[in-house]
Amino acid sequence: MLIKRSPNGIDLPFSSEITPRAVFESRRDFIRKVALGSIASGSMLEMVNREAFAQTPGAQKLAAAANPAYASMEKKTSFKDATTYNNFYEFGTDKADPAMTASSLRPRPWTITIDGEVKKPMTLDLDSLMKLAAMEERVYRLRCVEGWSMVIPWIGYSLSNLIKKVEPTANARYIEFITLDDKKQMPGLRSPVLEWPYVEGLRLDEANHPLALLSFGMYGEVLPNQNGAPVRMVLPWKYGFKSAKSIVKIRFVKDQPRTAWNIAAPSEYGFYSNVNPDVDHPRWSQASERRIGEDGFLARKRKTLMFNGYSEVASLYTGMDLKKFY
Ligand SMILES: Nc1nc2c(c(=O)[nH]1)N[C@H]1C(S)=C(S)[C@@H](COP(=O)(O)O)O[C@H]1N2
Ligand SMILES: [Mo]
Repeated sequence: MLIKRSPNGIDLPFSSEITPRAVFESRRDFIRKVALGSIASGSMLEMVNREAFAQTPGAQKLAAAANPAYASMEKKTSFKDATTYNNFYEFGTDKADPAMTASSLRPRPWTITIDGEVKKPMTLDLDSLMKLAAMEERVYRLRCVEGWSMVIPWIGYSLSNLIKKVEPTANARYIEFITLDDKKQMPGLRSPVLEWPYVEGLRLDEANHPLALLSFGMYGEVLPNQNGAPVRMVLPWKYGFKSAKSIVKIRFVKDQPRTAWNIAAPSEYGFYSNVNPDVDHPRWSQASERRIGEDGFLARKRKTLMFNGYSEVASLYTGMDLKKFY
């Protein structure tokens, strides 16, 4: 595979010519031929696996220095669990669906538009966006509102780097994140389970907090499609659904934006959605969580911490009643 080294040390295999769909199809074709015996060899299956790994978009390396401020002592979730137990409703509502169906997503070429209340609106291709700031690896806990959590080494940079570049106007008080909306690439869009495209939002000061990560990779590789390739947010102090995947548009706005889950169930999912063990979901307690990979009969439930343990964000919410602004 052709590898090009970019100035900031990111290895960029040129996958734009090889769409994941084409790769998937040629691989499937190859596997079928092996199964039919038209290609015969004892070690053939092993070869298929290695070839599959080498050509999967998720197998493209992405170099980044580990940021010691976010090097967790906790055991990391396995790559396998993090890539086969996903919420990405554009690819189905079952946890196993995205890993099986997201091969139809084409993460390159990709452009992202940043507009609205900014002095310098821009449309960037993925490479330009990736070069905007130095990539870091940060180990973050992510907790889903459903009551499970993972510990994942994400790669990216603080969203604040991008915010600075576009120069928000005095009217910009919120940021809206908009996911790709393409039925050809996303089979789940045919189901009305959410209003499409998936939208999320943050207050500008939340978005500027250094913890708010614009992420391009995980586990030393570019993001697998099912984890939101090629670019997503990771907000470790908020429930997982705030971390929008496969973003095509970032819009700066004056008024609090609508959000996909709030539209779907306003009494269950508010705008802020901070991890908060003291505010129950109307249908279940949020006081504890299950760490993925620790299932089984002896697995203990962990206590959920306020802001998922990221207490440095607390000052963003002083004076706010977090039961009211859930
Ligand atoms: N576009 C989009 N982004 C999304 C979702 C989604 O369905 N669509 N699901 C969210 C939810 S509920 C969670 S818990 C996280 C899961 O991220 P992961 O699969 O990488 O662990 O993605 C969030 N981002
Ligand atoms: Mo979630």
